[in-house]
Amino acid sequence: MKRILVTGASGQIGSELTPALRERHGASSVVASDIRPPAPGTRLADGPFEQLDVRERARLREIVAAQRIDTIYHLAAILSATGEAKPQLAWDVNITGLVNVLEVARENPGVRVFCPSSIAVFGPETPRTPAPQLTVLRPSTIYGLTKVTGELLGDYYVERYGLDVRGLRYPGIISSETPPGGGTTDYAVDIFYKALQDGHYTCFVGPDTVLPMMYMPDCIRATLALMDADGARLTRHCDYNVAGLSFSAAELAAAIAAQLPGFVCTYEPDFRQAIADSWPQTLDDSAARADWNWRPAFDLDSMTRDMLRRLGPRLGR
Ligand code: NAD
Ligand code: AKB
Repeated sequence: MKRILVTGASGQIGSELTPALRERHGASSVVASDIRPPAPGTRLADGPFEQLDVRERARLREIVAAQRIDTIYHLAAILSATGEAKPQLAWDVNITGLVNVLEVARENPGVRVFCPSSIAVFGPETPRTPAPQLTVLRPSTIYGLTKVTGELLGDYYVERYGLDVRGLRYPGIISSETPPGGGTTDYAVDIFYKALQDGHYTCFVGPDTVLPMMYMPDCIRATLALMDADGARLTRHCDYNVAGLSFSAAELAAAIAAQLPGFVCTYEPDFRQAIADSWPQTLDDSAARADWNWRPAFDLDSMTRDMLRRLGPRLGR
């Protein structure tokens, strides 16, 4: 029987990955954890929860032993926009936290680790359409630096200690359950809330900004598929490119307006424009397609319809 620990479970991805894992393995087999308690009434309350700061290795070690954990989904992190406001915190949480997870896994033979990377590993010198799997990684954000380091650290633990560590370079994730936690791609989620609540959104990147994005059901499917994949077939460990959909901010606004007539989006780019401009527009995910049959299911139209269908009733529309 699997015994799973999810760090950063209260966040945008953890709040949906944890219930998906509980559906597969049983609620009591999946221990959610975060530095902050779960919001009351959320689906995280359906199973065990431990308060955990991933920078505290002793506490992590204690939970892994007491709960007999065999797989860690390590989602706790500081994202790009918050990282630029608090670079030292981003380094500490993203690097100290990951080293602690890898070290505790090393101390407990057989413990597997999933650690997401990001399109933030790319920088202005990376080809943008598409970003290749193997390419220049010179990011301009502290968050990107921590993600490049995380990929390399994970690969090092695979080669040096024989650990099973796997990871994906997630694009910007779009979802309706929990708002995103301080990234550059947050506009692609915020826009849905504001469209439904106010009929108007002021976007913090310009209309022509194109970034790789992915709808949450595809994100969950990709994560589980990589962890289910036969290790012998994997040609990468911690850095698979995975593409979902790519669109400009104006195309997203138009797709929403097609469903919500009268919706208006205006543009006031801030410091996050420079971050977005340093990231690619599309991704070459042929390694993920070949190694574990990755195929996204959602395009701009189906994602937009599903987001509005889920969020509308919750926001009184
Ligand atoms: P999020 O910000 O929504 O959630 C992160 C969670 O980590 C939060 O609940 C926060 O409370 C928790 N946390 C922060 N510091 C902590 C600490 N010291 N100890 C324990 N928990 C702590 O982020 P997310 O979007 O759910 O991202 C999950 C992972 O996926 C991260 O590694 C992130 O870099 C990666 N990722 C996310 C996206 C995206 O668009 N959401 C894209 C690429 C990669
Ligand atoms: C962010 O914008 O920081 C995240 C990411 C792409 O890693 N959503």
